[in-house]
Amino acid sequence: MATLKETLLAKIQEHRPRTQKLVKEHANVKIGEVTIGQAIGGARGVRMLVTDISYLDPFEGIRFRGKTIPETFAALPKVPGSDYPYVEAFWWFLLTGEVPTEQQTLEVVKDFQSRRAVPAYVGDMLRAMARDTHPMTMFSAAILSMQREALFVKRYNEGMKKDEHWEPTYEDSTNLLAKLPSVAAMIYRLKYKDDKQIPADPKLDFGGNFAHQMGFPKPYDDVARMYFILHSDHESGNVSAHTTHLVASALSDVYYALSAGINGLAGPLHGLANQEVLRWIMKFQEKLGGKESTEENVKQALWDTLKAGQVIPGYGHAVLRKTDPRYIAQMEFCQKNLPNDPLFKLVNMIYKVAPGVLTEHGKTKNPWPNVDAQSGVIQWYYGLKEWDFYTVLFGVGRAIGVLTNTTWDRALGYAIERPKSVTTKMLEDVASQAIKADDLGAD
Ligand code: AMX
Repeated sequence: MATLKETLLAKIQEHRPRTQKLVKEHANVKIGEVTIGQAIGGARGVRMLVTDISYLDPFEGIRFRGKTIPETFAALPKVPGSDYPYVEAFWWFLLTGEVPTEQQTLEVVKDFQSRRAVPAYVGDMLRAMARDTHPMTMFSAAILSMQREALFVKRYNEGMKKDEHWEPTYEDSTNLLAKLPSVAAMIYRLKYKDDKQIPADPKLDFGGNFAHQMGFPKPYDDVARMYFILHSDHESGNVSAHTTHLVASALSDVYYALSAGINGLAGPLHGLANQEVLRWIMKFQEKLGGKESTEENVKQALWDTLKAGQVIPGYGHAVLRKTDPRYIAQMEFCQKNLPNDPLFKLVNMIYKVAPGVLTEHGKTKNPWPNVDAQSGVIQWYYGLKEWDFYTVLFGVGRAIGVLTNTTWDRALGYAIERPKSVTTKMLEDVASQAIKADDLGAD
């Protein structure tokens, strides 16, 4: 039976000629053009990244390796007695595009268990940080502090050949990913539970051990599995994925690259929106002062936020133009597991009202909820009420996607990223037709 690494190598060898042929024979074929609006407006819609790990359709939402979210959940081997698959099976699936057998999955579970131990210096460093440091800062610093473990650096310094770059990247990625749930749980218990740490359970899988080290009983293990898989990958252009890819393109190892990606995830327009949603809801309830929430007062609160010049957290998206299927997957989880939870009911009420308010407001291109509008409610219900921590959960999940991408970037020899910039004067000259875009000169 082939191991994950052997299966991955076979896939890489099968794929390489496709990329090489495109570069050699079709490098000048155009796949789009760039407007002034896109150059100033965050490169929205510019086709300039390649990934086969996931694809985001504006109306259908994400597909992982060609599978929708429900198809992914249905296809992968599940932890006995659980509703959701092993994260380890999903790691195999994202890396290779193939659904692993039960036995192959259990081998990855064992492999992850053997790589799970977090070096003691990570705890020392975290304890030396100010206790009110944001958990995302701690998470990013913890990842960066382990950079000394990078095998890629060692092999690079020994003169490794370019077509071998994927191999230590795969090893580094697995080593790092296997540690992340324990690192996250360590930060949580350090900050919010008087540093009363719970040792890892060597028998448990990725999601199960995370729940155990956090100190939350079943079904939180399934919440963790669902959450990590849902947040793993969303194409390559989002801030956390693109940052990781960009930093790694300089052949910085995955510790440097993921730490940088996590810093991008910490922004309120990206991953931090999940904590902002809870903060918004709590402020709203405080204002109500015990009165019942109604569609009318929710509507009023949404308008108050917009009139104050703020965004409605958890709504809108740079690519999506309908309700995020990651939102729907979590909504279905809530309908099954916490249908009468007052916070869930309130989130549903916001879902009923907010798209209309945002449409009337007339700015956003997408008035529908994204992944972050629903996720905090589930965490709150199961006792994780420190919403500052929510983006760390997103970060553990996002690592699965970006580390897969980085391994494949190395396998296919993607180049160091270096788009061209122009000056404002150049744009003005092209706009006034004083010069043609073609006259802007060579890259
Ligand atoms: N509330 C109020 N205004 C919004 C809005 C929202 N939820 N979403 C977009 N807008 C506004 C934008 O701020 C922008 O206003 P401007 O012209 O004054 O600058 C205008 O609508 C057009 O924006 P857009 O093209 O629809 O979106 P975008 O691609 O520029 O930005 C996003 C996308 C996600 C940053 C934006 O929708 C937003 O700020 N949403 C709230 C924060 C959030 O939920 N982020 C999480 C996204 C998912 C994730 O990465 N985790």
